[in-house]
Amino acid sequence: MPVSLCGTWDMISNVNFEGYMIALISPYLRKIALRLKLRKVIEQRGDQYIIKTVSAFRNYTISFRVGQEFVEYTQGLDNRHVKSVQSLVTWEGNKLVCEQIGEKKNRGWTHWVEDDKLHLELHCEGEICKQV
Ligand code: YOG
Repeated sequence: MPVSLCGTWDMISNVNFEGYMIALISPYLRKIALRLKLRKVIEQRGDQYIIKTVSAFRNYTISFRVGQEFVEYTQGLDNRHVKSVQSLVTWEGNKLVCEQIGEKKNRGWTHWVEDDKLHLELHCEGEICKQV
């Protein structure tokens, strides 16, 4: 069994968030987003996961079942118009991997726990952001 990702995790590092966001949002929003200390709250109820990204500016929540496709409305993220991606989360070894199929190429993320820290790699169109 993989290590549980559940808990409340406060950001300690955020590398190339700017690069990742360039593919998604305006320079104005990027400037705001770059200053944020993000918090992840991850809960599991049965086979359902809830991942909340919490900040002083906006919050963003997704919930899903591993292995079951779902439509993700990226409200509060890249939502100048209502945008959605078809998402699928699966376990790859110890890593929880999400593929987000939509307008943007090669979009997704990977979560795992290493050294008691929650790691997140976000990728979109060739840019990779690494958050701990
Ligand atoms: O997380 O997909 O944990 O959903 C990254 C924002 C800032 C303003 C957060 C709002 C990407 C808008 C979600 C920040 C930049 C910035 C707080 C990353 C786009 C818009 C919500 C993510 C996954 C994995 C779960």
